[in-house]
Amino acid sequence: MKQSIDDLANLVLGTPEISATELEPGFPVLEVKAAGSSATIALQGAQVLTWVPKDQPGALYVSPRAKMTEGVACRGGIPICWPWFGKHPEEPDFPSHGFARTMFWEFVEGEVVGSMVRLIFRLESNEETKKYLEQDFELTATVTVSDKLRVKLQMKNLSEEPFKVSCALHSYLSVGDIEKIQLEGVKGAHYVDKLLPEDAEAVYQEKNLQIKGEVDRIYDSMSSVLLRDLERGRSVFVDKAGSKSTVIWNPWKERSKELADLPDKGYREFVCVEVANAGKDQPTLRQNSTHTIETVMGLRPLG
Ligand code: TA6
Repeated sequence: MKQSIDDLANLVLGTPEISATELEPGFPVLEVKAAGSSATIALQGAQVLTWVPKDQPGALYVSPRAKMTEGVACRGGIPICWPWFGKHPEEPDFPSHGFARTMFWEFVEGEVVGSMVRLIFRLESNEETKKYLEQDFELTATVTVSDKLRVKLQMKNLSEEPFKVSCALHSYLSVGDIEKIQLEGVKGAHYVDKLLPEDAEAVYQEKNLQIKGEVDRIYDSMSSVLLRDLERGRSVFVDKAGSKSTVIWNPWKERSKELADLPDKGYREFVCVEVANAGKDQPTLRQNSTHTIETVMGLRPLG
């Protein structure tokens, strides 16, 4: 049952750091004001939409054409792609990137812990999810806002039947100018290039990555990524846990024109750095077992 604004407001009574509002009718969000930053999290998909470090430009990109409509993927922020990444392996009609990002999660609680504001969201299996996944499960998303942003996704299989999961915390990192960034942390890793035929060999990343065209890659990597943003004179680090694959995506010019919910020049303003379990990195959830994946981001001097 989708919580109303009043339900949410009652849950955050006594925590002035958190307030509930609607960005569009029927699209509730929680707004967080922590000591070191502010954030907005949508109930749909427990999706972080904004994270704005104090006295800095926001670190996440949301398309000005993003849909904020129930059941429609919202392009930007940190979509939670689960229980499959990309196209469903067997069912072509199933939604891209799973169902978790377009369903309303339950806001469980918010609390202030020192200088951090922590919000917990939950999505449990129901008749709607069983259209796509027969097993019972419980997803918990914990969003911690401070001078860093932490998004932790815990997934628990509550059924007797195991199932394999692919997923991603699909972060759209805002950039000053896509042609003036460098991504460190993937050098020396191999990647699957999704722009090549499926049977293509993995490719070796010889240098730090610069974006000079469409990029859609699944890196075999457990390393953090550092986005050096020369235009903004800062770096953004993306640390991770529970993930052996990192997805890097930028649609570039032609693909941007094809995406109705992205301006033609939208590609210039973001790069996706996604903490994932994708490609061959797909955990199997056995009965009563839990897998956790987490992304932590923050700012650093350009260096
Ligand atoms: O993360 C990269 C990717 O899988 C790309 O192939 C592209 O499809 C992108 O995700 C966006 O997917 P979406 O379903 O949100 O349009």
